[in-house]
Amino acid sequence: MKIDKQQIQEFNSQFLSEHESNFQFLTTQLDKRGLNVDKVVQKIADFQIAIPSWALGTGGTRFGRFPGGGEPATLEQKIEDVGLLHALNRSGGAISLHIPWDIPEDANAIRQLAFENDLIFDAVNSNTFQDQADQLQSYKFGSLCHTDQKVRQHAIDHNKEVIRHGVDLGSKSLTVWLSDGSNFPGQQNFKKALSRTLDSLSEIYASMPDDWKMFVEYKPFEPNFYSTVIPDWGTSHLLASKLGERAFCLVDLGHHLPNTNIEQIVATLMMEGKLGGFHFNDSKYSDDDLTVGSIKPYQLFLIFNELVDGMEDPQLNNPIPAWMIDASHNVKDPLEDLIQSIEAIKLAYAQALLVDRSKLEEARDKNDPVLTQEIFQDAFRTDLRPLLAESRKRAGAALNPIAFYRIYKIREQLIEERGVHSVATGL
Ligand SMILES: [Mn+2]
Repeated sequence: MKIDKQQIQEFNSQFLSEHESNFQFLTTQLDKRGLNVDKVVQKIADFQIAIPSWALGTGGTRFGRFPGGGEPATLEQKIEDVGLLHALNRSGGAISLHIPWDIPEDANAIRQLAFENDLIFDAVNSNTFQDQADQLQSYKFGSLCHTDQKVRQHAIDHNKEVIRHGVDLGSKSLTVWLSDGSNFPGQQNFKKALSRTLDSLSEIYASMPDDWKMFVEYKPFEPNFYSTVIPDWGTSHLLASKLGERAFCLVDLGHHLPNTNIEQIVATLMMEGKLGGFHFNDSKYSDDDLTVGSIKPYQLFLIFNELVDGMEDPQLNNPIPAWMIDASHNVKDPLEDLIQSIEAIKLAYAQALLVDRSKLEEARDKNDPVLTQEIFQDAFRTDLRPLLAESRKRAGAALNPIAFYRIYKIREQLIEERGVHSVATGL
């Protein structure tokens, strides 16, 4: 199914007068602060977030999974779902694939389908955390870090194959997340495991085309519960630095121990020009993969404050990170959940754009923590939702994507078309 522009116009017309008055009220307030509202609206519209193919079905836990209906069963249907999302909010213009779950049979046809849905292919993701049905070498005790050279080579070759699929689709980056680690003290030689991982990554790095980037993701625990080979940003940075200038760290919000100061990590990595990838989600305890902004919206704002600071600082040359949502939807409709996540991301971004950086620096230089808090919380507590709606309106998207989704019964239509599938999803 497709959402046509006419439907969106019709829908928007019902909400237009209410939106116009909200937007006008906010514009008057922001003008007084000397903010260029048009510029901010444009920046919000330009901010595109990749959707991973595994976030379109219902997720689950090791205890169970409760799938909804009409979930995509094929790569074509996954692209169609991201296309629907993008038509609704014009903010998810890229899809991130996972190999081997999304191997295209005909790369040209898949490229064409993505083009028709106004999508590009973001980073491709390799999978060395589970054994495939016909796999001769097992990842039970690791992949790129494994003690057995044959297993390492198998994992290296898999990553090279992922790069080849990515090249066929026009992708420009590889994300490597390793589950490698150990469950018990003494099980693994930390130094040897890290050193073997570096050697394996070097071979993969060398096989990337010249215009490709590698993102090295870190995570402190799970599925291993004693140690992980790449547990933190420092180890990721060490590897990325040794690999070369096209290797970067990837920050996944859920991959930190509770209360970690993620905004400080972001600032440090951007200072070093090494923040390449960013995965959004939210959590209460660890890698909970909840809807972005559902638990800690103020932390998200603080992180965006550093992201905006890093992107706007002329002294830094960090590339614009590859943005992606990495979440799992266990009790919500995946598409509705993604709409909410995108809204939360853009809201935090807009709030961070509101911060007067010269006033903030002045207050910092004067060691005035009261004023710095006032500046932050003033931005955080200003309701900027009309700016987001305005950016959607200008981009031809729905003023209220969730309302459109429900009023036009998108999920019901997908169930009608696809039936009640029960597809396995990842992470
Ligand atoms: Mn991730």
